[in-house]
Amino acid sequence: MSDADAKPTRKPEQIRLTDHRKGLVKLERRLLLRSTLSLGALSMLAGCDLQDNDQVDKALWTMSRWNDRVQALLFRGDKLAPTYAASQITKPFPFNAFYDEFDAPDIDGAAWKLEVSGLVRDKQPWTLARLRNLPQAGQITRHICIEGWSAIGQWSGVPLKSFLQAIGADISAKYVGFKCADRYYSSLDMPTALHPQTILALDFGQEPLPTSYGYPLKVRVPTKLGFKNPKHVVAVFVTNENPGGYWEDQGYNWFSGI
Ligand SMILES: Nc1nc2c(c(=O)[nH]1)N[C@H]1C(S)=C(S)[C@@H](COP(=O)(O)O)O[C@H]1N2
Ligand SMILES: [Mo]
Repeated sequence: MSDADAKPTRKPEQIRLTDHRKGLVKLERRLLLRSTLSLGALSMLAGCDLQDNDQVDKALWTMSRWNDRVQALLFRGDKLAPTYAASQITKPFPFNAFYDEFDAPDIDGAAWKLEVSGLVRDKQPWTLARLRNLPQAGQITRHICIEGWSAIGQWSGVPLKSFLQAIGADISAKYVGFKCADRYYSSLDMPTALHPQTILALDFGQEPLPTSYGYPLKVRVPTKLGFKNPKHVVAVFVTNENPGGYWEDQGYNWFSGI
């Protein structure tokens, strides 16, 4: 997957640049080449307007160190995200969303259905019971948020690959998109969708996902940054048009992972 497939990010000209322009452009190229973050993400993460030179310097250094650390945490050489022991699970696990925790959608699992559309043979919606009847897989992996924190958690559920097979998805298509109950949305390239560690997580810590962490279904993708792990998913679709995502469409690099 190349950056040509990524959604266009904020153009550098739109950000007020002083004499740091060259450095920033070089850094952005480096970040993009390594398939991680864009300049837009950097400016958002740094929380500065990229005009104050001292602030920019600080942001660049923090960012490039953070970037190296994230690469090291995500990448093990064989394209599998590192796994951990149960004793290493972070407690309490942090909550994050574009709203406060008490605003997380309260979903009735009995009424919930997972809609299926796009390039698939069987568009019948799925109930929780039907999803639980498919073979389940678990993992203890690290969730890395672009805001600069990470935490180890335990998730289990249906490997997305088995689900795509069950619905007769065209796996030669380019993307799998997800829509959530809270206006959030995201998407994955097909190789990541078929990755053995990408799961439709129903459980967190061996219990049904709590409301905060995405009840009743969250896509757990340990090879990607946290924002590419949509919670409260209500629809899955297969497509050749890049569906983008909530943060992706605001300048965060679409690929954001390995
Ligand atoms: N539906 C939905 N999914 C979401 C988000 C969101 O705001 N809404 N935020 C994302 C971000 S940025 C992060 S870091 C993780 C946080 O997941 P957690 O609350 O389980 O830690 O959820 C991701 N998935
Ligand atoms: Mo995040």
